[in-house]
Amino acid sequence: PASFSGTWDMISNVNFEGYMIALGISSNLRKIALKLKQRKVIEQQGDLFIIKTLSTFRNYTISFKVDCEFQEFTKGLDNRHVKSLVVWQDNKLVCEQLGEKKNRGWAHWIEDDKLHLELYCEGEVCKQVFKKS
Ligand code: RET
Repeated sequence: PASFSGTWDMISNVNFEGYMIALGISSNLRKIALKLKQRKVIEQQGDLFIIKTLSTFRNYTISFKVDCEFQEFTKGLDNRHVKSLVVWQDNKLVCEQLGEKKNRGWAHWIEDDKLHLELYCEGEVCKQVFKKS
């Protein structure tokens, strides 16, 4: 399978607004966040990942091992504590984020040299695509 490692720049971001509303993010923060060109910097070593979401306004970093549950605090996003678990589903990296919000999680995969990310929360789906920088 393709490696996720590298620097990836956002080229599309569909329904980020709906996802942020589902998370209960304030309209002030949503307005700022919507304008950001996000960048993902990913370091993958086998099943160990560090995924950095970078922007001029705010950064967010998670690190995890596939199949190992971890506590995640979504600092600077909706500031919630969730219990997260990332697993491989075929060539997709799929995360479930258990907590106050139902059906919360994300899926990452690589297709045609692009990094795809779907973000889920309470029935809202945000679709983001990144190209290698
Ligand atoms: C930003 C800017 C501040 C407001 C919000 C943000 C959202 C970040 C998100 C990151 C998701 C990261 C994932 C990493 C794992 O692969 C851009 C930090 C709301 C939603 C899913």
